Amino acid sequence: SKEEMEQRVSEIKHKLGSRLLIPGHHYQKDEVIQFADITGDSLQLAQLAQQNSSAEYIVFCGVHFMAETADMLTTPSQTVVLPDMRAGCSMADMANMQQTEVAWERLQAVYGDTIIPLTYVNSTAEIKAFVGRHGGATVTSSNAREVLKWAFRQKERILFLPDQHLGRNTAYDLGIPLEDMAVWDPELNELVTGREDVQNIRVLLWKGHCSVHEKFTVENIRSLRERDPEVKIIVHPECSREVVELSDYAGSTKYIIDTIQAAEPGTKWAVGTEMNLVQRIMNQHKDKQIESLNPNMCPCLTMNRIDLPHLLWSLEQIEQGDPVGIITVPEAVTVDAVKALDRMLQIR
Ligand code: CIZ
Ligand code: SF4
Repeated sequence: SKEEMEQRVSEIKHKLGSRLLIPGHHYQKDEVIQFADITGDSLQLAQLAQQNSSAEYIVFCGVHFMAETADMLTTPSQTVVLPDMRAGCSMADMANMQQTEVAWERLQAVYGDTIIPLTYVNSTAEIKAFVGRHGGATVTSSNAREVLKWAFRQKERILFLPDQHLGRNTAYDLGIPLEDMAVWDPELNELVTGREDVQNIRVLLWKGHCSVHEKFTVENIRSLRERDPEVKIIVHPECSREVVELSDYAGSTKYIIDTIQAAEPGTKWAVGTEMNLVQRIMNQHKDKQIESLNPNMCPCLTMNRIDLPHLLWSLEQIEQGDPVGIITVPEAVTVDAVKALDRMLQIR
């Protein structure tokens, strides 16, 4: 039963003590989050794991690329485990190395040495390593503006992987017109643009997106505004340009949490982000009227693969001295990927 499973998780946590660390991403289910020692966004969690040198086992409740980042930032004596190896991220999967190498070669042919690659942290370790090798940096939704500004001080143009929306929304905020951006389609291996003078394009957006945040639509906003013009709409910048434009606020997970925290009691909010987080915000702010921007709620199916049974199973394997689902990024990849992460962390 659920109670028995919870009992067992508590026992194992108690038994392993400080040898065990459970990071829980904001998008995880409550049944998992209740056991998290630390909660946060993907980068915060990896950094907190890095600071916790006593943890031999890091049972990462999140998705694969986050566990990879945790492995890259922790020491070799620390073992990072993902409770379900099927917990991937459809956005990270939209950019692989082979496609990226082809894109880079073709873009170099057109633009020469004028491009710097950036990648959202929601990408594989290999893509981060590619970016690190070519002088670029990672970005998060909290620091995207600063990192793009830094990138434009290095080169004339940016290749932004793998989320076109975060790239477009951030570049637009910095004053770059939409006409000066184009999408790189990795299926067609070509730049999607109506313009002839491609030399004026400054932002090359990888054609990737988040399958959760794409579910918040202009239609959702129109019907909400019609129903209740007083509701404030707040969305994550992984949503499309049109949705961000029609919303009242857009920002990272931390920004969404802090904004609603600071809002007056009685205010009404529609939130455009992952379902477990929206549900948690609703439960924590009963004095405010909070709903999902998409009435169907939008879960991240891969995040949800980590559930109580998987967490327990993973902990039992560790208890028996036989951990499974170990995430190990090869050393050569780690070295270059960490360059991209470090460059980002130095930009302030
Ligand atoms: O959409 C996601 O997966 C986010 C916001 C991840 C993270 O915490 O960076
Ligand atoms: Fe990936 Fe989107 Fe899920 Fe985040 S919410 S893990 S970007 S699919």
